[in-house]
Amino acid sequence: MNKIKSGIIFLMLLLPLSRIISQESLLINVYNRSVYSLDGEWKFIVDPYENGYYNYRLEAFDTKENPGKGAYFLNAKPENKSELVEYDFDKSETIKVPGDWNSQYEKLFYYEGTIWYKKSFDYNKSNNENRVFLYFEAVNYKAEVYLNGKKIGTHIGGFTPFNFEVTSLLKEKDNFLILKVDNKRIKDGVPTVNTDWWNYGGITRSVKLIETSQNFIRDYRIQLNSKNNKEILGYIQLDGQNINEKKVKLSIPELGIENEIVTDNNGLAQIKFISKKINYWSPGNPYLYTLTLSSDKDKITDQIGFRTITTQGQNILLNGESVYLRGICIHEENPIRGGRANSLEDAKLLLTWAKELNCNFVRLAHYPHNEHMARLADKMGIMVWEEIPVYWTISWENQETYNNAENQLTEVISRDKNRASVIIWSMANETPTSEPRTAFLTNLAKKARKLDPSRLISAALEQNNFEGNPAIQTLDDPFAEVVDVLSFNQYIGWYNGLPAKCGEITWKITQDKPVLISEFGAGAKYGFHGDSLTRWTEEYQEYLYTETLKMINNISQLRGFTPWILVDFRSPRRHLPGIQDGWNRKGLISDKGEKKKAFFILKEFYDKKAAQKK
Ligand code: GCB
Repeated sequence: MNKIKSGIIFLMLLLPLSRIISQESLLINVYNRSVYSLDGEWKFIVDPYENGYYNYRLEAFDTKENPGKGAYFLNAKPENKSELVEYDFDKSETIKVPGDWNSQYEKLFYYEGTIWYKKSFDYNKSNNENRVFLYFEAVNYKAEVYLNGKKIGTHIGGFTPFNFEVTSLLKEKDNFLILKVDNKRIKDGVPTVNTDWWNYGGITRSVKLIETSQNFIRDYRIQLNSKNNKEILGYIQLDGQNINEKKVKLSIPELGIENEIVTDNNGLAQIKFISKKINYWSPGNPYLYTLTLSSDKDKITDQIGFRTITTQGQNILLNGESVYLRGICIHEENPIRGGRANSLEDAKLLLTWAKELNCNFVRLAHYPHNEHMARLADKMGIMVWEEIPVYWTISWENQETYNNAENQLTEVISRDKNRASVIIWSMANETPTSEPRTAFLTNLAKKARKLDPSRLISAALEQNNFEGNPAIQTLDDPFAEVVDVLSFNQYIGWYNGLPAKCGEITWKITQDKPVLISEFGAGAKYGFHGDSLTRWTEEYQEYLYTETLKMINNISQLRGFTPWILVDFRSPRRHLPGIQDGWNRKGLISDKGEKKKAFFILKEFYDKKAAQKK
């Protein structure tokens, strides 16, 4: 690409996000708010041709003048049915929310397209003055939302929360909420059409109504200053009318803190105070303080741990001390129940397995997982890498694609910025280098630092031959200059030669930064045995782990790694009959929860690492 063109693209990426996917600012900490759950059975209509959305000339029923018309017809009473006589929610089947549709109905296993959802409900506010927000923890991939026949908004991106205020639309009786959910993969989407995971569609996480007072605490960040571990920094943001010069109080009884601060003209109050007796959060001491924030009208509590995470040269420092990340990658799936993981029980299952390996770190691949994961990791003392689905090839030069990625990044940071466990925001996975891609990722990294200056930035990069020599590997990627932690995936012994090849490779990393290996692994079917050179056997996978651990242990900058992957996961790319059958078999645990031999190799390595520290 010539310099002028790439310069224009770069400038484009710096432009204000004028056409960003529109929606309201997020309410955070919904787990501690007053909520009414809309989970349960919903009616649904499968609509592959999107008849409920477009007329026979493929013009959308929704128009600017009449938003919600499409959904109105879907819900029309029999006597009003005009164009769309074929639709009838009342006679339709039901489906569970939260839940992906693929694992609930066999006929929907491979389905990618539109499904209409409907929930009817009554709702009584506890106080007439109160406001109500409709909150979705996640819908994959595109959600068009209609309440009582009126369109209230659209959200794009399958793994992050969003909300709409519905105060004026909500009635005491007979509300009907309709969603058009479309999980068609699209080239300019984030992710794009090509991934190595199942494209589970639907309202995959919980739906809630959140009731607040007129003026309420919408958002806050309360974290240690990463440069001064005695200083607590952050802000509290009010929402509503007359929110300027309001007193807000932050209390942390165990620290003897009872601070009153005053909001500015925008309802924003800055937090900054010193505490000398903080009990720092760490995997060995996952201590969480109970905080209460209160304004004249609102009160909310949270459980927050205080720790610093920084880098110095080639070290990652947790509370100022060098830490080695004993990690594992995880997809958001509960293989035993089938489908997307979304509950606290699912999070317990996955993180307990990680603990059994003696992990102190997990990489939540390749998209933001549900909020239970980070909250439970806080309690269990597991550090977390969170990631957005900027995966493989993305339309780097498309401004809309960038806006979409930035929006997903903003939503996950907004949701999890108070979780002590989260130490790394990852911008991408295995993205081929080019100027537009590096500009795209650099802008994402800038945004992440602006939203959250207290955490580390990384991305799972790819390695290269050093000066053309395949026996020496290096990291030749301009984005390596931007990140705080250098991470890369490598599959020596699986996609690249046999496990013995690990003995022939050395690493020459020129950047003075800590290194994580964000993936390595081999496929193995649980219970399939043979010699260590027979692919798909547990013995091959075990041998690969043994050889890889020897190889990477020689990288002097290595500060941890996250093998691929904790559990076998569904992937439509994995066809091999009798072995894969639609599953990526690189799990250390099978789809039935059985531990493969390599699990114990990694556990032994981690047990030793953990013991060395003491
Ligand atoms: C990778 C990808 C991961 C795949 C894995 C594999 O490099 O990052 O998403 O699932 O390899 O199994 O090939």
